[in-house]
Amino acid sequence: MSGAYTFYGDKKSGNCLKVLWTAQALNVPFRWIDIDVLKSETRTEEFLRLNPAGQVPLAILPDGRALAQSNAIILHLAEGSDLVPGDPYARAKMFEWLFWEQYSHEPAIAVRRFKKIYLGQPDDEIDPALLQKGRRALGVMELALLGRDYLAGDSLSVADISLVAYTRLAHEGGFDLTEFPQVLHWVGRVERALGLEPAREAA
Ligand SMILES: N[C@@H](CCC(=O)N[C@@H](CS)C(=O)NCC(=O)O)C(=O)O
Repeated sequence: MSGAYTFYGDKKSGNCLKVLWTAQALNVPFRWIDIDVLKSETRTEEFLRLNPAGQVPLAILPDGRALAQSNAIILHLAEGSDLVPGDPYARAKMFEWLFWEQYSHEPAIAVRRFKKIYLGQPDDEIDPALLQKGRRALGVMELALLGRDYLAGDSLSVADISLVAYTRLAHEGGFDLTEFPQVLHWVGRVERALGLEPAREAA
């Protein structure tokens, strides 16, 4: 048993970067093991023994227990910190965004990016519903961010960390963030809060 977490992840993946950024923001000691999704390293016998779902990110807790699912991992890491709002309504809003991210945002924006950038699929071979669904998701965020700096409560939370992961790379999936100015400003705000280099040139 060691005092540090072990994270298995692929830094091409926003889901994995959520975990890296949360751990860094909270100064959680960890070691990172690179897993290349494109080389099917999530499907080796050894990895499937750790996570039968065959996916990264995967966290091994300091006591040896495993935890999968990016949003579960970041919530676990952030428990008791300022990244989880204390106010019950703000905390529930944080969960609202985390569930929404996995059902309505990531499956369109991350998946379209993956198909374009990593599978090299031309636009006319990609299901047009992904573009529509992704644009709808960005529109939902645009409305929510009118007059607000962060998605849940008045300060950075894991909801922002989760949602920024693929939103900041949405242009790589063929989405034009300049159509969503509140989202664009929020991306910059969250990147600065996390100390990240901007993923795209400032608008
Ligand atoms: N809902 C999961 C999604 C995890 C996921 O889709 N991971 C991808 C990389 S982003 C993966 O491991 N793919 C490899 C595979 O399915 O073999 C999460 O949020 O952690």
